[in-house]
Amino acid sequence: MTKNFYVTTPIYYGNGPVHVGHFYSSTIANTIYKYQKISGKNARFTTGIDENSQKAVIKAEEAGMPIMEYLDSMAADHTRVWDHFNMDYTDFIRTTSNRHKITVQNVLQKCFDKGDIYEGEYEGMYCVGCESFKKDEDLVFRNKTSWDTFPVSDKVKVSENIEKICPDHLTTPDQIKEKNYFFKLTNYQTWIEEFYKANPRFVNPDFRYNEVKAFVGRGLEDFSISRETNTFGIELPFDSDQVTYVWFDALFNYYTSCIQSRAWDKNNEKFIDESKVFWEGSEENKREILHVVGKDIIRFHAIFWPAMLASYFDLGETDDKGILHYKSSDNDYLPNEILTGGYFTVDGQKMSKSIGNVIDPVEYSEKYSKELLTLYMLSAFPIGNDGDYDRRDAILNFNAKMANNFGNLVNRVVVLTMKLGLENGLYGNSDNEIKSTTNKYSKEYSDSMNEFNLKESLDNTFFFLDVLNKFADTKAPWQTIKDDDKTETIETLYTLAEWVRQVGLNLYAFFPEKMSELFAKLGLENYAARLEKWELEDLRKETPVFNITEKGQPLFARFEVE
Ligand code: ME8
Repeated sequence: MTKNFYVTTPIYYGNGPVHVGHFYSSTIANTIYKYQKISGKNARFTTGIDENSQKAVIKAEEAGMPIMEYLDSMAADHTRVWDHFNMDYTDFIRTTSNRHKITVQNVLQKCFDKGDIYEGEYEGMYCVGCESFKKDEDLVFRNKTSWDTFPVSDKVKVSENIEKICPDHLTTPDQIKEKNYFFKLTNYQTWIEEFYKANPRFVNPDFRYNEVKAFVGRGLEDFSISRETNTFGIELPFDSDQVTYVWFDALFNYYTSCIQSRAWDKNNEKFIDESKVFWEGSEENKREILHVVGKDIIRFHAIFWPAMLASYFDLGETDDKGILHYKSSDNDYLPNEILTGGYFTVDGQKMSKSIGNVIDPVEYSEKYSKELLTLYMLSAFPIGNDGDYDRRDAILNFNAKMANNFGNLVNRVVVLTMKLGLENGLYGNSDNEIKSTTNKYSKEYSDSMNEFNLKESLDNTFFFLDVLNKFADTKAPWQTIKDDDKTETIETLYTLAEWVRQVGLNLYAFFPEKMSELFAKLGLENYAARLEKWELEDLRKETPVFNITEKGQPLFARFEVE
């Protein structure tokens, strides 16, 4: 039976343009989606924007625009970027949409009726940049004269020269005191610890999981889920003076998109309930849900989110002492994995407007190429680690791997095959040696793709291409082609073309447009369409005939280092 697979990106704040940090999470999710889809899963992939935030209200005011007009322009800008990169999302979620409001209000009402949401008063600090409440341990002191920052401690006091700031946004959080509603996260302490124990792969990579577990081990606290002073957002169904604050709203986007899944019927948009396909699993439906996030939002996804879902879906079992315990069928309502990307710097420096090193992904990809950006993002450092986007290295890396190793090899195969002037195309038998090499390569490739280790899949592919280039050098078909008997040349070229075809099949998930060009160069028809119809495995096993008729443009251009 086809397995249902659901991958998501964070929904990005609709308060500014898309930058390459967002692109990073989106390209990871898009590549995983493509691979899962072409290899036969019933896959869906969602992204969107997080609109109900104070930040957006502030930005709209600054721009002198009505809030909804501002948000419409942001949504259009986000989809423009993702469409430029041909991101293959199945749904784009806006949290101001009616379908989302209905979902969130249902969820809030249910959790409230259950007694997991209660009224209280919040007094403390709130960072608008993070859209979260802050404690001293989340903040730093900064000396206003030297700009040095150091941990907050009781020994130092805020003064004319010392300020307390958020380390990520470098702004002083607001001091607030207001009536709020709280979510009883403390009810879920035991449940979540047992859930983690039973699901050792819930957070990837392990070291992030250890941080999450250590945080939970120090004891959970209830958290505020609403704001009294905000006017823009989804009203609490049980108190219309309050709107829910970003996280209760934002996280449920993943569910909204399943329960009111967007579908088209004779050009009319309609919504269908796919929650039993992609969200609620069962014995028969072992669906898989993967959230791709950045490390900045890991606690919300790995702690708050499962607990909110447990509350909404009534998960767990309460013992006679009133403690809630995890049970294995709870997994049917929870995500399988939170794939947590690290943060990267650009040329060794944190990306910032003042330094002027913020990369606009569209502009950058137009100057170089989409493939250069994707290749470097996904292969310079493994998902999970922090890394650096070294702009010089990105170009050198692309030239070496794509233009030289891959592109040149393709060119050689094409040019030499055309010289042979074969009437019925280049064909041969995929003998055992060809098969065993491709099987080994494809198995390693698929294993790492299924573990979402995209860097390993790419590294493995470029290692395989190195081997192919060495094979070409040893066989030297540009020499043997001078012989009267062309048998050996045909065999060598067939072997190379077949291996390159296998590389193309595997790299399709990363570079669909370029690999479609490759298939056309090799005279392979309907490949992209067949891949999109889940036929990766069948295509891998086929014995093709290569009808190479045109030299065409090189597959990849080379770029100058500036
Ligand atoms: O947090 N390196 O939205 P956001 C790597 N709306 N990834 C980066 C990055 C960098 N330098 N900068 C940003 C939000 N990102 C919430 C999410 S989800 C229910 C709600 C990526 O616009 C990374 O994926 O601040 C991070 O998690 C995301 O952008 C934050 O986007």
